[in-house]
Amino acid sequence: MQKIRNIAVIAHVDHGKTTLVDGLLEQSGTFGDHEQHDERAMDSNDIERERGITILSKNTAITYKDHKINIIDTPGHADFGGEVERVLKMVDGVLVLVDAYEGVMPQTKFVVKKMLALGKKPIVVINKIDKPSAEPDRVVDEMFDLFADMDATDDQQDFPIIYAAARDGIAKLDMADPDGDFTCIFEAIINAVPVPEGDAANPLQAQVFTLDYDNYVGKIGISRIFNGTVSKGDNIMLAKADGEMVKGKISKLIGFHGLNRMEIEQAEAGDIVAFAGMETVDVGDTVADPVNPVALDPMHIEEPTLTVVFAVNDSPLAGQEGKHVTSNKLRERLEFEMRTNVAMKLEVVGEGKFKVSGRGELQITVLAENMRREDFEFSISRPEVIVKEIEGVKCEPYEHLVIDVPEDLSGTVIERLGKRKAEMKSMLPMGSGFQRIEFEIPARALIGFRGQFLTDTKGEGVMNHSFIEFRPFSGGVESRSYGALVSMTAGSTLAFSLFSIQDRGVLYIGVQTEVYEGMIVGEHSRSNDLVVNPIKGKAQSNVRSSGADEAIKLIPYRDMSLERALEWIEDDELLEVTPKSIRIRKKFLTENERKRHSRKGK
Ligand SMILES: Nc1nc2c(ncn2[C@@H]2O[C@H](COP(=O)(O)OP(=O)(O)OP(=O)(O)O)[C@@H](O)[C@H]2O)c(=O)[nH]1
Ligand SMILES: [Mg+2]
Repeated sequence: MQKIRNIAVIAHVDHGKTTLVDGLLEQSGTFGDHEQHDERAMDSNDIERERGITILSKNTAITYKDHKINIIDTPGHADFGGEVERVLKMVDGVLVLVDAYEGVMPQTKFVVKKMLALGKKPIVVINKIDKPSAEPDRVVDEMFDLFADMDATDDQQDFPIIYAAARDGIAKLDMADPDGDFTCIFEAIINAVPVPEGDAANPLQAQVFTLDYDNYVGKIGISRIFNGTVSKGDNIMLAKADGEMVKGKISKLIGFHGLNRMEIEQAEAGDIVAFAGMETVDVGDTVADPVNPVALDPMHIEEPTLTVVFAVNDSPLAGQEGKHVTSNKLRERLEFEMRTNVAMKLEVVGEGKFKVSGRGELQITVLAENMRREDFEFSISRPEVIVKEIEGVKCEPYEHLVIDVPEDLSGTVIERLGKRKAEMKSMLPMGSGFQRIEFEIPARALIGFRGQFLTDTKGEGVMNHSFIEFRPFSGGVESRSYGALVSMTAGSTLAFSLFSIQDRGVLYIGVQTEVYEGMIVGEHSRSNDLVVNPIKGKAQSNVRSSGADEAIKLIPYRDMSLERALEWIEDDELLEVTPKSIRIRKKFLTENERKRHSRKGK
């Protein structure tokens, strides 16, 4: 039997997980001599590469000495935190990374809590010790405190510590030691991570933790084999979460090595492999022995906390920039997403309207961004948190928020958060004039807060948050304090009119941009909406003043990214998303309609 170790790499966003996995691939000699690979090789999809973050957890395998080490790289961003718990069930040990300066952050707490609860064995890696601001000793203390707070067992508290600069391929067991390579990490994995339980001679039991889709072979279930042996062509029984048993056959068995996947003939207990051939496979299903099928414990899937409505684009400019614009196309695409993305849910809520639920704005933005690249056009509504009843009490999601702000600005931020029902939990000086302040806050109050926070801290503040739990509903919270600048007419914008409008707030569009009545062209500096005419030219006079229009000085407009715009809009507004543009609009395009509906609302 092969010697196997299974580990997951977990941490707060950006603490260096994917970079560390690069190093493990590299230093184990898994990358062939001539194999070309990019930095952060595991972040393989376009949006991951552009944004420099991991969105989907991915697995790989390396060989060290005579061991096969299966490694699952997980996303650190809170919106994708739902992945982590599933992944943790598939491994026997974890590398918990923590930035040697930033220390314990919200998602560090989130993942450590899950890991401890599942009884996993941790190895703590204090990463980025090369940073001039690094304070590894402080961070080690923070980790001990965190483990103690979260009721780690004695065995879990007794974790090995490795100090690393993952980017430079450096690691060591003591800060006083000279820099070494990753040997100490490999050795820690071999020695501290438990050997997988289970027996290759038992009836087959494998659990699917991730789905993938391939145009040729269809749905692929990436699974950990807990018992038994499986070969290509085997008949199996798929034990579904609801107890149903579906007969199936393994048409392909896929193994992992480095960045490659290859067809294999056989795999056995302890390993992580992928199966093709079962169209009905879902996350959490057990691939079991056909004669004696025994399902494994079902998998807890994190429930969504946020919803938005995707709808057919009905703006006056609809259908001009995208190829896929119909309700059917939109529905097909969203349904396709749900096939592999278990963290999201879909519900049809009306003609051409689809409610998509997920864990956060970034998760929804990533889906929307992928769709624009595939030539879709659609609208999205303001994100709403999911409110649910727990034992007769109306509850909403709460988040743990940590901000780092310059000391002199902390007052402003605290006041702002107070109005948003945030409860301050602690405040600590961080050195270099910064303060770290922790809050618990309704998720609802965080929608739209980031933009305000960046303005208040002049772009210097850093904020991080992650889901805690559902708690009783906190009542009304303050939302956007500024109104919108709304176009009263359709046409192409002119510098002359934008010049006068820019005094009234911040513009979101530039000259020669197509607008329509009801489209939002900027943010008003006051709380009410203001209807403006952005296409008015200079009145014609008999005297020709050539070039006068070009001489007008416009302040550069604020380019609204999908995320920023999504955070900004209110209930009566929509985002119009096309492959080329992101437009912000009023739901009701004419002023009359808006007045009529706001009266109805009251
Ligand atoms: N100074 C320094 N920077 C590092 C080190 N390791 C990683 N980084 C940088 O930190 C950033 C984030 O690294 P990633 O490996 O993408 O972090 P991650 O934990 O995988 O991030 P997510 O997957 O998005 O949660 C990158 O810019 C890395 O180059 C290190 O040892 N020292
Ligand atoms: Mg990563």
